[in-house]
Amino acid sequence: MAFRYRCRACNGPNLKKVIDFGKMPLANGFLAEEEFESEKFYPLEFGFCVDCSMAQLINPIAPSVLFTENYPFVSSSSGRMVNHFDELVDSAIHESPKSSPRLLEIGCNDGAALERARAKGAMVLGIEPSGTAKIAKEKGIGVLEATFASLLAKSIRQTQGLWDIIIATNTLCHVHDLDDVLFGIKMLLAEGGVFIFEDPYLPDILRLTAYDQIYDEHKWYFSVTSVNRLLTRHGLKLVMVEPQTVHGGSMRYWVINEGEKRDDSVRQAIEQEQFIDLERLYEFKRETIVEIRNLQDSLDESLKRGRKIAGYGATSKSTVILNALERWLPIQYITDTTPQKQGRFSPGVHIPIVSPDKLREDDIGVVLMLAWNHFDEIIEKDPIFNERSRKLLFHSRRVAEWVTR
Ligand code: DWN
Ligand code: ZN
Repeated sequence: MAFRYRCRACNGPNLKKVIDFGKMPLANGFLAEEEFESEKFYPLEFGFCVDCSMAQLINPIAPSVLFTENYPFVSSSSGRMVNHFDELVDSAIHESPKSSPRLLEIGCNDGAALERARAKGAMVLGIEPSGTAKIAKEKGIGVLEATFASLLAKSIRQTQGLWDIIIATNTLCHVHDLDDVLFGIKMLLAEGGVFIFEDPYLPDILRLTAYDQIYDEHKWYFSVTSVNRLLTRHGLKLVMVEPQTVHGGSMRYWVINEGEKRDDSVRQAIEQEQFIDLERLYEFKRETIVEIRNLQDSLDESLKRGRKIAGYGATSKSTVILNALERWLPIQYITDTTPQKQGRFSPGVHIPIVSPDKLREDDIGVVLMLAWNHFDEIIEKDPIFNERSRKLLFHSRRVAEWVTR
């Protein structure tokens, strides 16, 4: 008899395992050479609840293991993302009836969004458990260095009152106990207040076969259908959804405590999501296997032709891609602009992380685009991709080869 799993969103008994990635290192566990021996690996299993349509990790790791003092990802590492946050807080503040609304961000990272909100007249506060909170504080932003939970919400409510706007970008999908966090958010919303969050969108993950979005930090893979069901159970109302192009396709959700106003976007999205069922998820699994095999073949082929390979962008996603390959590949290094990552090694496969300048010194023939979600920005920003003497030839969304003209 197959083992039965319980859905961590609706508590139903019909959570089905879809992909078993085996054991994986921490996606953001970039490490020093002396840490290789003690590196830990954890099971990574991806499932889908037939009852409430929530895609999720089956055995999530505790947040204290993931979001540590040395957490290396900083939101401001992408200029496009910073502009995106600017637009988000702009529309949130614009929609607010107050000229100087109180805005709370859950998971504020280095304060990229709060900095903009403050400049637009909002009174801001951030909550962030990882070491990136220090960067936000250095910008003079008020930050509570803690993991958001209903107990914390209660104390914020007692000491600082209610909030007109609560935002969470790429945070809710990282939350361990969704019920508790939503309970806390509901408790903190002022009358007429709005909770806006955005996260990678399951239909886009399926469409792009973006299996590399599946890793320890991402515990939930939302669709409008699953989010709507979840919020309804919490007495919250999803009033509008807006598709976003960032991170390979995300969805922005506008949520209120109560009231009647609702535009047609929620109903339309739910209608368009009818295709998402267990069969489609199993198809995604098959596509993932093919995608990994094709990537392996394409890189093997380049190596046979004597071309050197480098990775571009030491993303969390890169940890999944490189550890999912069947055979270890001699990738020279991975470039990344983040100083905290440079000089360290990638989780599991231990490839050195270096500055993108290194690409200029070497005879790298093939670039494995590991930050494919920032592709347009990278191509535009890094002159190496625009050199007249070389032309980029794409084998797939992730692999580009330089051909000398
Ligand atoms: O959900 C999450 C998202 C929002 O951020 C977190 N779990 C962790 C993180 O995921 P990621 O590491 O996959 O995120 P990114 O934004 O795809 O990472 C981009 C990486 O590439 C950063 O390390 C910075 C680097 N980068 C670069 O070297 N040159 C980025 C750009 C734009 C560049 O031009
Ligand atoms: Zn469920």
